[in-house]
Amino acid sequence: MRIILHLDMDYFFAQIEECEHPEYKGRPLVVCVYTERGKESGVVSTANYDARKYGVNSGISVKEALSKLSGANAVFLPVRHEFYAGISQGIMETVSKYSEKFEYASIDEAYLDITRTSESRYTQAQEIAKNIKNEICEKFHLTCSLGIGPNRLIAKIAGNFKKPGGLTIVRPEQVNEFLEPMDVNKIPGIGKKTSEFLAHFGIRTIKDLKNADLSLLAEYFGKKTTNWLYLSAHGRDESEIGVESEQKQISRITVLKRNTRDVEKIMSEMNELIADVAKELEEKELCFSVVGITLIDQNLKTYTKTKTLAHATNDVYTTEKIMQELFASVIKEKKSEFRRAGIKIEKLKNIKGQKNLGQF
Ligand code: TTP
Ligand code: MG
Ligand code: MG
Repeated sequence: MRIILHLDMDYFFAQIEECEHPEYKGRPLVVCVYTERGKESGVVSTANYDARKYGVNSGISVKEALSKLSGANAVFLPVRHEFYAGISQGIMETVSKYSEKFEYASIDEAYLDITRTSESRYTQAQEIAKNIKNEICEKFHLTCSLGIGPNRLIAKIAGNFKKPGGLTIVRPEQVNEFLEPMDVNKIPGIGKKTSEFLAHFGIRTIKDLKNADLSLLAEYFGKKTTNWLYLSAHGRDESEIGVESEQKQISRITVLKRNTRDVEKIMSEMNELIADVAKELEEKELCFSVVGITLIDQNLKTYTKTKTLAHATNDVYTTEKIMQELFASVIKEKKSEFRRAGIKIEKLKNIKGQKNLGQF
């Protein structure tokens, strides 16, 4: 019997901004991704709970948020992604010390398998959760919500159950009564489209889903998804937390056309290597959470630099900018001309068994 803990920070970007600007405390606060077209154009990244009372949530347009909050003395701020990512990294490092089986899930979310550290006891798991909350509060002055359960699925649903500031524990014997009355869309992976489909068959709650005619569902969703729906409705999820693959890294290196200190030139010669790494990732069904670069100078001295991502990804192309920054930072520190350059990714994990089959 495993014990899994899920952590998700409360109104993460907005809470960081509140912390940075104590003078805004008590006012509705909205973090926005603006377009170049000005202060009315863009989408809401997230909002604090004061703003949510007015119906302002992630994903709505800035224009809509402005109208919902007119006269509410609200604060609108532009998103500062890099800044939040740095804080995220600090939080994740802190949290990861609570178990050797740790997994980044997103910029403000993580899973821990605390079976060993809690000695398989829920009372001890509760203590661990309290310690995590306290440490995050002391170090970062931020609140989070935690869920604890016998697997990843239950831990996540429990974590979302009471927000902000919640701690919800669902023991194995409570799983059924916890899940059954919930709407099907509480299962992570069941989005609007799937729940609309299910509603069409009269399936609204998880209990309805448990009692559903599987052969009928299979006709519409296919075998694989139906199986996943069935297992989820029963609160079952075998996927492991933070399983590292046997392979530790993927790297590629090349001889540059000529010695250089020009980042753009170096990057232009990385395209092929990046594509090659992407291919290997896809073939082996791996994701990664550390990106690194290597530079070798004309005297054959080697320099490397790495960066830990806020969450694991299987798309190496999205990390090109980080690679470029890492190259630039080595070049800035050293006077040499560089002769060879390479990339590598580390902290590889198998995607299999973790992938959300319910996405459609
Ligand atoms: P979430 O954890 O989904 O949301 P949240 O932390 O803001 O609020 P909650 O208290 O409900 O957990 O997402 C984490 C951050 O990711 C969020 O603070 C901002 C960003 N984000 C977006 O930029 N766009 C989005 O559509 C969502 C959902 C999140
Ligand atoms: Mg959150
Ligand atoms: Mg989150």
